[in-house]
Amino acid sequence: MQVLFAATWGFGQLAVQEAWRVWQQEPIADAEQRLLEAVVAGASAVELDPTVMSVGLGGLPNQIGEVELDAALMEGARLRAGAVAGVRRFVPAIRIAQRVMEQTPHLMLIGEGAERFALQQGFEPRSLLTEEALRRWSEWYQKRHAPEEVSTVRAAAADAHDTVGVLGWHAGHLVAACTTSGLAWKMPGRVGDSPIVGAGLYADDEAGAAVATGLGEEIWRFTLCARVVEFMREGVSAQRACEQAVQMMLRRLPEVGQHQAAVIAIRADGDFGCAATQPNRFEAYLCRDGEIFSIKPSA
Ligand code: SD4
Repeated sequence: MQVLFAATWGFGQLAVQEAWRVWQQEPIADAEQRLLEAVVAGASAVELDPTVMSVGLGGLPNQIGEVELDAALMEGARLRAGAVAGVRRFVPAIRIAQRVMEQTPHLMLIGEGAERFALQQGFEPRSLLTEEALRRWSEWYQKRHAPEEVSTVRAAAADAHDTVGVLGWHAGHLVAACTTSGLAWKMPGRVGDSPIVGAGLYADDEAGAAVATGLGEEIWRFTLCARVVEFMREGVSAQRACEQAVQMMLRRLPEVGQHQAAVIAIRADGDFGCAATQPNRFEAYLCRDGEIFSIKPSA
């Protein structure tokens, strides 16, 4: 196998297709940079699709009707990473995260600082709220009783999320990207696991890479992706590493099973795995040297 891409959920198909297209076309001699560009392109394609209502443009907004994007990127050779959180006017957020990684000494920029940086980098501000997202928000807004209650936000998580996580592997090198509009109707300023290194994503060429999706508070609490990568470092398969991490979450806090927490992983040798607290409600897409297929975790 030459190159492997993996991505979360049904729209992961678009992500791996685009990653593969860019991998083939990108006229970059440096294979590490080429892999990075392919993974970022895959994540960006989902962000720019307005019909995907949980990532990027068209994502469902927070309680006050603002779309807030979180995104992060990590590469496993030198453990470089870049992240943004609470981006309201720019898309694709994953490309801003890439610039944070490449152009700044920092790892994460948030809110206004992230937006100022995006402007400086030549990104064009725009509204991220589509008519359909606004319509759904208005409907929710009319019906809400106690929006500030944690339970309300959590209930929304059951039907209004899905992050695109994209992994790329080539010749032992790994890249992970994660981007989301987070939980629908979240409190303004809420940040989930997706842009947090160790929680929503991790990549280390010495062990493997992982990216997570689901209820961010639970994923973050358990630093899910760092945990999966550390299991792979001990030598277990990617599948076993994902299962062990999810089982550990469920053992420690059984109520986590009421929510989705899913993870996909690629070990440094290209071995793939995935697991979820609600396996029947999760799928991922793989692209192995151009051959694309979907995968469901075993229950
Ligand atoms: C978050 N983990 O903001 C994201 C949402 C998600 O599947 O992945 N949903 O909590």
